[in-house]
Amino acid sequence: MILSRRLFFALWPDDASRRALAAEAGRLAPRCGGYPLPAQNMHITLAFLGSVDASRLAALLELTRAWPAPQGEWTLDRLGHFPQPRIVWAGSQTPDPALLALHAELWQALARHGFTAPQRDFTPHVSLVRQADLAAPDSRLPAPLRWRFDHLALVESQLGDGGSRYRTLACRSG
Ligand code: 2AM
Repeated sequence: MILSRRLFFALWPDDASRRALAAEAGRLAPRCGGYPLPAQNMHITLAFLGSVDASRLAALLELTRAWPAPQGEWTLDRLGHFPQPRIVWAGSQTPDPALLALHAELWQALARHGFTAPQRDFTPHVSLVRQADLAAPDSRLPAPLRWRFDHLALVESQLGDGGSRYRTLACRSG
C-alpha cells in the first residue's frame, strides 16, 4: 500500500516548446557538465508539496479539478544556474504577471489545506540540465520561446534508476 506520494503542481509547455527546450538542453549539457532532461519532463513547478500522506490526495484532486482554467502566455528568454541543486534552467527576464498570480493563488488555496509555501522567492523556471556544475555560457536563450499555458496539473514524481518519472493525476485545462 502506498502511504505517501511525492506530489507537485506544474504547467507543461506544449509539445513543440518541450522539443525546443530538450534541444536546448542537449546543446547545453556538454558545456555545463551535466545531463540533459528529456522533452517529456520539461515543465515548470508552481508548488512542490514533497511527500504527501495518501489520505490527503482526494482533497488535492478536487482542488485541481475545481480550479479556474488557467490562461496566460510565458516567454522563455533567459538561462540561469542554481549551483545547488546544480541545475541549468530556462526562465524569463520578466516573468508573466498571470503566472506569478497563479503561483500565489495556488499557494493560498494550498495553505487552506494545511500546506506551507516555501520561504524563498519564486523563480519560475524549466529545468534543462541536471548535475550541472557550470552555468550556461550565455544568459539568454538563443531564440525566445513563447508558449501559452492553459493546463494546471497535479503530478506525482516517482524516482527511479533512469531519473524521475512524472505521472499526471489530475489536470485542469482551459
Ligand atoms: P527542479 O526542476 O527545479 O528540480 C519534481 O521533482 C519537481 O519538483 C521538479 O520540477 C523540481 O524542481 C521540483 N522540486 C523538487 N524538489 C523541490 C524542492 N525541495 N523545492 C522546490 N521544488 C522542488
